[in-house]
Amino acid sequence: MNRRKFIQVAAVSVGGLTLPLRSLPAENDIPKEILKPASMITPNDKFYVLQIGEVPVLKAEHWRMGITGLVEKPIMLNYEDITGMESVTAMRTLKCIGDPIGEEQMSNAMWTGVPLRNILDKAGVKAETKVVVFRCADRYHTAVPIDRALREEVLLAYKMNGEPLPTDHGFPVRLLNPGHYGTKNPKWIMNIMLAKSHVGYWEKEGWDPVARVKLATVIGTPGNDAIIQAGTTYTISGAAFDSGNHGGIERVEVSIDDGMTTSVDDVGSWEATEIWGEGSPLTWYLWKYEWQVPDTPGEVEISARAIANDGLTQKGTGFDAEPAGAVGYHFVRAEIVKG
Ligand SMILES: Nc1nc2c(c(=O)[nH]1)N[C@H]1C(S)=C(S)[C@@H](COP(=O)(O)O)O[C@H]1N2
Ligand SMILES: [Mo]
Repeated sequence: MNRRKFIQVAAVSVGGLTLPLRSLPAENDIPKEILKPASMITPNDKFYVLQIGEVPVLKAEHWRMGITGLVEKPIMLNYEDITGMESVTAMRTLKCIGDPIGEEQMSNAMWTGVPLRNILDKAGVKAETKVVVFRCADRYHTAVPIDRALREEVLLAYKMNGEPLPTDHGFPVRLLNPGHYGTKNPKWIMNIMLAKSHVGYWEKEGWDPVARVKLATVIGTPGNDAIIQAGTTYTISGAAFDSGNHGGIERVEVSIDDGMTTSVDDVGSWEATEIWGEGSPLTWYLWKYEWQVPDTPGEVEISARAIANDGLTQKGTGFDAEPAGAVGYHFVRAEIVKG
């Protein structure tokens, strides 16, 4: 471990707001290049964790999952029934609907599971079915429209990065429902019920029942209030994600405009970044940009936006996460200092 020195930095004034005094690492302790996210795959112990309450600890040997409701014949499956079926291994990114832009409730893993439709086929889906309802061990429940649920890429996953699904991430099985925020990716599934309608846990609280992932870009480095050496080359990095809803990410651009123009769409100068990591439209795209830091000290505002394969350009407005997922540019403020 490096010995870290800290210096006190005087209050910074940003757009009329005075930010409080804070401790910042001394200049020469700041690595010049840190990619964030640093790798395509998020290790299991670094993957974000989110749920409504206590994490239920389930035992595979006691676990049973019923498929009930509008089925030809209700069935009960155990852990071996699932793991014995033909499986698919695929990389998928998960993102929380409540993720304020720039927070880190987004991670990517390699998952193994069984296409949900192969499991539903075992019970037989009745024609009048409109939704698939998932009931979970922590009393969370949510529904997915039947046409979305029957897509081939929807998986009941039981492995994460080659390991049995960790308890935090839904052991023994969780849904991976690409195109949709975390709310539609239930963990610790106990029962799957085919029904005509259902109001899920979060929808009762006013969250969007459709929960399609919106095109968004986060800046991982620099972090807000970073101190950057004047006249150096600094690597700005981050991730963009649309969960396949716009065909994946075509390119990512950054703008360093000293806070003057980035809040206005299509004004300011946008620089192309390099995509250095990608899996499929269903995963995040990792990008970086070698920035020639100006020689003049001062404050800068850095923002990033993505352009999707279907031509959609991310818009700068709409910062609120609620109730249907955040859009808008993530921007960070950094301070250029003379070394
Ligand atoms: N059973 C259950 N599943 C759940 C939730 C929950 O509270 N309970 N939260 C959802 C939300 S809001 C998110 S963002 C993802 C997070 O998945 P992770 O903890 O594996 O990252 O789980 C989803 N699945
Ligand atoms: Mo979430």
